[in-house]
Amino acid sequence: MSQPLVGIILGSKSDLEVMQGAVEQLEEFGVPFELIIASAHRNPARVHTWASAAATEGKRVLIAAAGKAAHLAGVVAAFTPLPVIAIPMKTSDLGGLDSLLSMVQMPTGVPVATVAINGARNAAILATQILGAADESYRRKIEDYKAKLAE
Ligand code: RP5
Repeated sequence: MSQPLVGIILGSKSDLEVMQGAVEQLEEFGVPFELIIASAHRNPARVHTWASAAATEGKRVLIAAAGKAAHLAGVVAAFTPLPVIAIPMKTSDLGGLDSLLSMVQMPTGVPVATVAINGARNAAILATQILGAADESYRRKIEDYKAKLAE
């Protein structure tokens, strides 16, 4: 497998099913990625290590998916200069509004790009678009994808 360009981090194993959409989409685009499970609350040291090393390891974009008081994307963004895409997970008590507000309301200086609740595929598409800004082969994949959408 080639060097991962996208790093995906999930707050819990329970996020895996929804995140399968992102995995499939990146595979369809041929984007090499890495996926780890580490919670900002349960494994903060692992999150720190992973996020701090991501840029020097060659990753170009990070995707963080978490639910409830979802600090994961913001914490990852605190430790990396890379763009971070946040996916708020739907939750049983508040329907994902809790996750959404935790992610989208980042204070000035530490932005994350938040997609829809459970927006796993959109996160993968946005990550590929970010890669495509500097890499023509990924840009072409997005152009082809959009052309198919329009059919
Ligand atoms: C977050 O809390 C996870 O990202 C998940 O979406 C939610 C529930 O996690 P589990 O209690 O199912 O592990 O940390």
